[in-house]
Amino acid sequence: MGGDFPFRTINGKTGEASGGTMNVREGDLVRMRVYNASNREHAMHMHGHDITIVSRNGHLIPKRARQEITTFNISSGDFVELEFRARNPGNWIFHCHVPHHTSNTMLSGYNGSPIGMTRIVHYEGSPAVPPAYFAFAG
Ligand SMILES: [Cu+2]
Repeated sequence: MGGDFPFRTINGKTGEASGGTMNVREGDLVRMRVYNASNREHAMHMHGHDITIVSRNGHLIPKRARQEITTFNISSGDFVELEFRARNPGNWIFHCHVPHHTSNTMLSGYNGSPIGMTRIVHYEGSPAVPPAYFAFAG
């Protein structure tokens, strides 16, 4: 990795240890606060939903300048607030799109699932995410 630290986390933990799922109900307006406390830029990506950045580093983005996106870069030390409307029931991954930040030491979870910088948006009433999803598979 050219000297890059080979192990990345969300809230200091990986996979299931990161707090499991972020639970939502269909129709919720979900707001997430993302702070990059690492020394590398990350490309955070949401599956199943378009997200809107509403502020960066405490500066509100005017509504007319907001866009629906699925991926955003967050630099070291940056703080981003984003929103999305929960209207696509299921289990959806929110993760860094830099492969070795998500795979951590080039290992992956069950069936190739990412276990590093990963959280799952879980809708109430959707099947639970199997614990094996986050287990190291080598
Ligand atoms: Cu990353």
